[in-house]
Amino acid sequence: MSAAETLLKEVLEAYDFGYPVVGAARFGHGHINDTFCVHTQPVDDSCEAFILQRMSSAAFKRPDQLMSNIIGVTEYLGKKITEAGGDRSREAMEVLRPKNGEPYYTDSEGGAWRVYPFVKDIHCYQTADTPELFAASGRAFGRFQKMLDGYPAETLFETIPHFHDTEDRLAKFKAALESDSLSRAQFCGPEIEFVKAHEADCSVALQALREGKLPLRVTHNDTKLNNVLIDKHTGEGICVIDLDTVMPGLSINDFGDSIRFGANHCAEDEQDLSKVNIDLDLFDAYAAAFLEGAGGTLTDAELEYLPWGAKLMTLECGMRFLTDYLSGDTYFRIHRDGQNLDRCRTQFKLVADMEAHWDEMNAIISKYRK
Ligand code: ADP
Ligand code: GN1
Ligand code: MG
Repeated sequence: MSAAETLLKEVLEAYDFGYPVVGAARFGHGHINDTFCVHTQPVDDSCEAFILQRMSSAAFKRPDQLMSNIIGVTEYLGKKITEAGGDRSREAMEVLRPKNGEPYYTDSEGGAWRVYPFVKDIHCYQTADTPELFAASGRAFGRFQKMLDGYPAETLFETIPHFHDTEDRLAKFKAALESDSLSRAQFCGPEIEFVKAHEADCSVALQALREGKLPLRVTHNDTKLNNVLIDKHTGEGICVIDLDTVMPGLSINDFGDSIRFGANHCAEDEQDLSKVNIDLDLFDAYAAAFLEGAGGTLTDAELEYLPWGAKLMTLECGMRFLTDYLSGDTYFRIHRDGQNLDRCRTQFKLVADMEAHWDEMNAIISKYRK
């Protein structure tokens, strides 16, 4: 048995899955955590599944605080869903504790692991092929924000400090460029220039927050299409997952990160940049659905800044990929050399395309302002 298999065995033995475990394999497309799907065999030979994750130690320094947030939020959502007559087991995540009763398991090497029941009869998509699918995810993220409107924000830990602090992301990029520890800056001259030309943009949302124009809310902060589970039968977005970054934040960032990832027809690491363009029909469909889900909780100023949310989340994510490329790919998992630079390039191409369609994006949002 390899060292990795021995470790996985140790972790599986730390949990009571109800029935014998018959397999555990790598799962999903996340860039951060190590995700496995665990299968068990109940007596009737059906199959039960669980999601097992080793939380990224590069991203999360305090798994105890991270799990405190997740347990607080999932229990709060579970109660709200039950009160509204929903199915708690499908519409909210639920943490399965290890046999020792702790919220998560710490392995013999210090790694932190958690388990959730696998939500059945769902699809999880990497691209939004239809406006209906994208709208379903938007309604789910809008509802998620609305449901957390009354959540006690002061009880949440900041799991990643300065997560969507775009000014801080810019400073971190500059530091990585300054040290250029792997001499990679020579391969990304145009991307470095792109950041320099957009420095002032990095302050737009933060300035609006400082001026009191935009309110701080409890937000998800990682609203990729693959972080919502879609019901196989109804096509509705039923469960928002990946709650690692639920923290006080800006609603425009939740809107914007979905647009960044989903309002186009390419992979995040597409190398043919001619394929990388903002799809305004998808943008419109998502905006309508997100606002419907949020049910009137957003202020007019938040509506006004939605296009900025899209542009800034895309610019920021591009800077984060570029910073990680310059620093040796220590944060975002890569499967091939240069992948983080390719990811950066798609983000900057999308920013440029949003700038080319800026008036149309604003006109679409104007339709939804009172
Ligand atoms: P990461 O932070 O690495 O993105 P996620 O928590 O998003 O990790 O999980 C990775 C993938 O695992 C998801 O995109 C989804 O496909 C699947 N997944 C996670 N939790 C569940 C769940 N409770 N039920 C079904 N699938 C899940
Ligand atoms: C990461 O965890 P995942 O793969 O859903 C990252 C997001 C980025 C995204 C880019 C905790 O999301 O912030 O926008 O990759 N999550 C974290 O695809 O850093
Ligand atoms: Mg995810």
